[in-house]
Order: sequence, then C-alpha cells, then structure tokens
Amino acid sequence: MATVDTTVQPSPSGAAAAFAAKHAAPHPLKLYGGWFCPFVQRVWIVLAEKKIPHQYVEINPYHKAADFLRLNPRGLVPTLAIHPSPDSDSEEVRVLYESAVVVEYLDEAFCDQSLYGRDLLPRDKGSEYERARCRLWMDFVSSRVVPGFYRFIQHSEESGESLEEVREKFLDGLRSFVEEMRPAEEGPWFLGGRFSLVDVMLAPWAMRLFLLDWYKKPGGLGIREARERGGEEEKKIWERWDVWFDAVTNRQSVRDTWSDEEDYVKAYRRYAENTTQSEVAKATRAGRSLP
Ligand SMILES: N[C@@H](CCC(=O)N[C@@H](CS)C(=O)NCC(=O)O)C(=O)O
Repeated sequence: MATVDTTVQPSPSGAAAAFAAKHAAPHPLKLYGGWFCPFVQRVWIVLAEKKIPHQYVEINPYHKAADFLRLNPRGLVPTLAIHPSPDSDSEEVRVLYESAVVVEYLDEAFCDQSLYGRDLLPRDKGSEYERARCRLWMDFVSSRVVPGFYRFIQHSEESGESLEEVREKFLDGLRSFVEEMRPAEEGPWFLGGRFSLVDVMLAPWAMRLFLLDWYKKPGGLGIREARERGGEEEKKIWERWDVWFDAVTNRQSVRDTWSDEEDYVKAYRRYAENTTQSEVAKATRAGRSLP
C-alpha cells in the first residue's frame, strides 16, 4: 500500500489555541476534535456561542486510536462524549457524533436562556414551520454545498469535469442558499435578525473559501467574475451573500474557533492536490456521498 501522509499540525493556533486552552481542564462534556476540521468547527461554534462548559480534546482522526474507535466506530471527529456527572448513579458514557446531530443536541440540551442565550433554532410554539425550514436548509448545506466544496477543491485533471463546471455548480448551490435568506434589511443572517444553526452549518466553509482562491487557479472561487458577468438579479444575490459572509466571518464564536490562516493553507494542500486519503476526500473522488 502506498504510504499515506496523515500528519497534521498537532494543535490549533491563534484564537482557536486560546479557546482550546481555556477548555483544557477535565469536564464531563468532552468534544473530541481536530482544529482543521470544519465539521468540528460547527460544534465548536455552538459551544462558544452558548458558552457551554466543556473540555476540548484535540486528536488526529486519521490515526484512529482504539479508545477513540470505542467511542465512535466511524472514527470521525467531531465526537461528543457525555460523562455522567459526579452526582449521578450511572457509570455510562453517552456518545454522539455527526456534526448536524451534535449541534442540535447541544442547542436543545443547553436551552436555559438565562444561562446560554437565545436558542439557535426557533422553538417557540407556532414556530414548527420555521424550524422545519431551517432544517431543510441545514440539510441543503450538508448535502449540496459541502460536497460541492470538496469537488471544487479536489478538482484535478482526472475529475472528468472542467474546473469551470465544478465552480459553476458550487456557485449555484450558494445562489440557491442566498435566495432563501431573509432580506438584508431585516438583518444579515439567514433568518435576518437572528443568528441560527443554518448560519452555523455553513460558517466553517465560508471561512475556508479563501482556499479556493489560493489553490484553484485560474479563476479561484469566482464570485467576483460571476457578479461582473451577470445581470441585475445576479448582482442582488451576491450583494446579499456579501452581507451574510461579512457577518458570519466576523462573528465572535467563528473567530474564536479559527486558527492562523496559513495553517489551513498547509492542511488543505493535500485536498487541493487531490492526494489526501481522508474519508471525505475518498468519497468525493469516488463520486459517493460524504461520510
Ligand atoms: N459527517 C461527519 C463528517 C466528519 C468528518 O469527515 N470528519 C473528518 C475530519 S474533517 C474526519 O474525522 N476524518 C477522519 C478520516 O477521514 O479518517 C460530520 O458531519 O460530523
């Protein structure tokens, strides 16, 4: 078997290093994560957003230690372990994984608004439709936008599609997402005035879009060109996108869970050269849905 490079810088840097250090002490709620992982960042953002007490445990998910596989047989981060509190009779450690599941769990489990602030999904009586619509667009991010990001960044000569094609499909996903946002007059977020899990789901990839400009030349991400080429409708879409993008990439919880930019450049080189053997990358290469 070819030797696979699974090394990653062992710990976060910048603001994320400070955030991790603040949450290094043992705590019954443990997030196993990797600083570079956008799925982990979703969970990290919710912990930061709601100021949920926890312990952050940095691991390299590509080196699957037996103890970690016992917690999560899929061997993926984020993995959340909920240890019994000292005053409970139970010995049992409860485990959750899958970022989309974990963010909803945390939002529901830590719902005392006097301690944790506003819910990240609308939960008041009568908000069933709005909550379901949030889930629809959270799912859209995971099932359309995120796979499109990996097809784009891993694009190579062998992809069977041109760089222009993968770029256009990716931008189409963003356009559909933007068309569902409340008008900017109501506020910058997907729901207008209210930051929600829909924003959380895409925020880590919004932060990583600069990598497409960095690695996918010529043309890079291509929003500027699409806007210049397009008509009025296209301009309006990207104006709304800019408002959302600026707000989300400056949100405190997003900044607090972000390492130094150059570390992402290094970590994503293997994706950009399409040589990484991560489960996400292998699925992308094989045209399968993501793990
Ligand atoms: N669907 C999972 C995806 C998680 C995932 O792919 N995590 C990557 C790191 S970004 C991982 O643990 N990779 C280990 C591997 O590929 O072996 C989620 O949403 O949590």
